[in-house]
Amino acid sequence: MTISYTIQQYDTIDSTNLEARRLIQQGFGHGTVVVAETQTAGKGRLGRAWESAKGSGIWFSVILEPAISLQQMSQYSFVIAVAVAEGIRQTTGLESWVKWPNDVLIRGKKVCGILLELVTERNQPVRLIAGIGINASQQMADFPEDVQAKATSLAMETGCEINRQAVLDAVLQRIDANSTRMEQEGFAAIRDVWTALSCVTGKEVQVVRQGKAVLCGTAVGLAEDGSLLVETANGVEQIMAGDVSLRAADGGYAP
Ligand code: BT5
Repeated sequence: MTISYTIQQYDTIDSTNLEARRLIQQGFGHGTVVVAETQTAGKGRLGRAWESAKGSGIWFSVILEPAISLQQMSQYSFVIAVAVAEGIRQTTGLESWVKWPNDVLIRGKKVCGILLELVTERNQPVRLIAGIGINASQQMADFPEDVQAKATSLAMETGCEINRQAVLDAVLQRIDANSTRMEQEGFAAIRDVWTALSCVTGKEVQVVRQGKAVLCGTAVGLAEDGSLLVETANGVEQIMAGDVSLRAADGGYAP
């Protein structure tokens, strides 16, 4: 069913994901979109911070109540990642790629991070908060030093000014289209698109957990539960959590 979006626009907020959670408490639901010019406490995964400088990115969260089972919720990060990659391609013409579990990269650098959170309350439908941060108009020097080596923005990649509203609209439209696909055709359809847009499929990867390399091998696909399948000397391993680095030309692993 088509999502009818309601936009809540903020100048400054701690985190659009936190605000989405507060809005759910106030009765806001499916299709509510929280957009902010800047976040003072933008959140990454595992307690990490997300750099969200004023006016330079597309920082937003979408509240969704997908008509799928709780088990299928974990597959939803792929619905979102694919939608972001497609929206960026449509509006900028840039080749953007998805990287497990839920990054979007351009030329190997992170242009978007995604943070999915579930809200489960008694007698309420399961709600999903999809937090999406897309770097739009930053130049390299605008990123903190520790992020510079691994980040990029749409402006850095195109050399042009970015129409943030157009990118936001395209991503929301693709979330709508891919949600419908997930509900009607199941995860297999999304998995096919994700695999085609994935920069890790068929590549040598290193899986890192809590800063430690735990496994090396060739990424061969996605399992039904969304875990990454990595072929190693000991057979195919299923990776449920962690970060993935791609093997670089110098034999090391890119961030
Ligand atoms: C993510 O975490 O990639 C999820 C980021 C989600 C951000 C959005 S913005 C809107 C919504 N509201 C929120 O509060 N959050 C969501 P993770 O995989 O843990 O990556 C975080 C790591 O990426 C940090 O530790 C940095 O190394 C790096 N990083 C931080 N800011 C960045 C940026 N703007 N661009 C690229 N990399 C960044």
